[in-house]
Parts: sequence; structure tokens; C-alpha cells
Amino acid sequence: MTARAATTRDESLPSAYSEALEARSIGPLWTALHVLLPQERVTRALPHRWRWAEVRPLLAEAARLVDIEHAERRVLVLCNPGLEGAYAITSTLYAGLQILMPGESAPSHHHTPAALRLVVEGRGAYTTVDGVKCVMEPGDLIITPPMRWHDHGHEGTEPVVWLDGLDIPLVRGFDASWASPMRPACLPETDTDSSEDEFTGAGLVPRRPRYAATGYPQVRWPWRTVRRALASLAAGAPAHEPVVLRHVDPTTGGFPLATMGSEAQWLRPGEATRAERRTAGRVYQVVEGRGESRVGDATLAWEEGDTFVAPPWHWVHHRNLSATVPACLFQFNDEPALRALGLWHEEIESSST
Ligand code: 1HN
Repeated sequence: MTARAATTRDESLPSAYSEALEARSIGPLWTALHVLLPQERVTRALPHRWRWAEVRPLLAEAARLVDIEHAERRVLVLCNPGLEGAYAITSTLYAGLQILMPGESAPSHHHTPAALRLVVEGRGAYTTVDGVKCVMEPGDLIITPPMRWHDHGHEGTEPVVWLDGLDIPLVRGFDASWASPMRPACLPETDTDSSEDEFTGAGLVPRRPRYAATGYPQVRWPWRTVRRALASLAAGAPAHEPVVLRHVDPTTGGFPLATMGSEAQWLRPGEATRAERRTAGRVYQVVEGRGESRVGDATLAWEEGDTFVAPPWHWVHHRNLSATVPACLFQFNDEPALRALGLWHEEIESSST
């Protein structure tokens, strides 16, 4: 079932009465109640997959056709086919793929929406978050929290592409989306970020941090670290237990951002996960391997570099199609926002499918 616009006129009433209501900006509730409060959860967003093999050449062409000075951010937006015109991948989340070429830089700005980035391909680029230099290597996660200055630079020799995830549709729902004017990118104030020196071991935090106290002690999670942790978790986990790590603020154990959460999942060779559904929408990026995911009634086959979306309250399960190598999925979602609003629910299928 898909969400519909409310139609408020009750055709059984005298038209003069309906006109009198409309002229005063009043609507009857009884014609709209089932749309405002349907008896099951609905979304117009559809399960969908974007193939890296198809998007990659389009990004390369964008790099030829569009000046970074003109574009400021050279991004192809992943538009959910059920949400036409919304520039949204779910009703609350935005996703796009950004390409930066060697020697280019994308100017600095800040804005009310929160952003996160997952590097898809290439080395040598970096994002500066409030002066902190965050190197971008494939699989790395970098967050740019609300109102933190950020820009992108590139010191390498190959194109770098990353997935941008933002809570723009959610923030726009509050009429709270706003960005500063751009200013030129300036040199980072640090050579490295806290994931490289302060947060290198789980359960250990520095007594005295040397990075500025911005409220966001960790803004980068290197894939190197995450992959090693996933491999360790997988080695000891019972076969039927999913191998998933959440990204957290190491000083609190809570979500690093107030609206968007993220996780990395390791699928063992041949593994098929149990179906579960959540009120959160989920955007997946395939970091390694190939497999397929069942999302509601859709079967989405995927391989490295692909992006796919699971709208809220769709049953989701994954299968690693390789019998010999693991597959790794990164996922971001709107779970923290839903939890904060008392809207979080999840269900896990009791038998494996
Ligand atoms: C943004 O600031 C970036 O900083 C990328 O790279 C995509 C999409 C909408 C609004 C702001 C970036 C964005 C964005």
C-alpha cells in the first residue's frame, strides 16, 4: 500500500457547505482520517538498487562535463523511483554519489542537515571537518555533524567517489534546512583525525583529548579498523548470529549523530540472514563481495560498489552468494531520529528463510 494525499471534500455534503469550509481553510477530518492514520504502515518509497557498473561511467562523465567551481559539489543524487521530484532515497533520507578529481577541491560550508560519507573508490582525497583532516580511503566512514564546517580536497592521482548520506528530507520536514554561503577550502589544521591516534582500540578513550572539544570526538571510522573488528567478531560468532557492528561515539556508546545511524555487516561465505523489519529506512552500500537481498517483494542482486535502499517496515534479508569469501555491507539509516521520537520498532523472523 502506498501513501496518498488526503482528499478532504465529502461529496455527500451540499457543495455550498464544502465551499464554505474551503473558503475559510477548513477541512472535514472524516474524509481524511484513513489517509492520515492508515491501519498499516505505508511508504511511497520503493526498494531499489543502483548498479555501480552503470553509475560509475556517468560519474566519470560528470567529471568531464561539470566544473567543480561551477558545481561546488559534483554529485549524482540517488532518487527513489517512488518519490519522484523529492531528491530523496527514503521519505527522510538523501543519498548521492560524489566524484572529486585529483587536484580539485570543493569549498567549505556548513548546514543544519547532518551528513555522512562512505568512500566507494579511489585514494588521495580527504574531507576536512572543523579543521580536522579525515583521509578518505575505500570503505572509510566520515561524519560531518550539523553546523560543522567541511570541505573536500584531493592530493592523489585517481578519481575518488563516495556515497553522501544526509537527513535533508527529514530536516526539510521541519522547515529547518539551511546552509552557510561557501568559502574557499583552507588547509586542514591537523594531519590526522582521532580515529588514527585517540580511538585505535575499543574500550579505550584518551584522558585528555588533543582535538578541539566539538561534541563529536570521532568523525572518521577507517575501514581498516572496522573490517578487522568484523573479522574478529565473525571468527567467534555462532553460525546463526548476524555479524554486525554499529558505529558509536566512543565516549558515550551512543549514536555519533542525532538523526542518522550506521552499521557494517559481515556476511560469511554462503550466509543467509534471518528476515527482520524496522521502522527505520536503510541505505546500503556494498563494500565487498556479491550477493542478493530480499527487500519486501523485491529481490535485489548486488556486487561491490552497488547501492540499494530498503524503505521502512520492509522485511529485509541478505544472502552472500559466494561460497568462499565474505561480503560486507555498510548501511545508514534514520534509527536515532525514530528512537528519539518514540517511533522505533523492529521485528525479527523467528525461523530462518
Ligand atoms: C553537502 O554539503 C555535501 O559537503 C554533499 O560534500 C552533498 C547534498 C545536499 C546538501 C549538502 C558535501 C550534499 C551537501
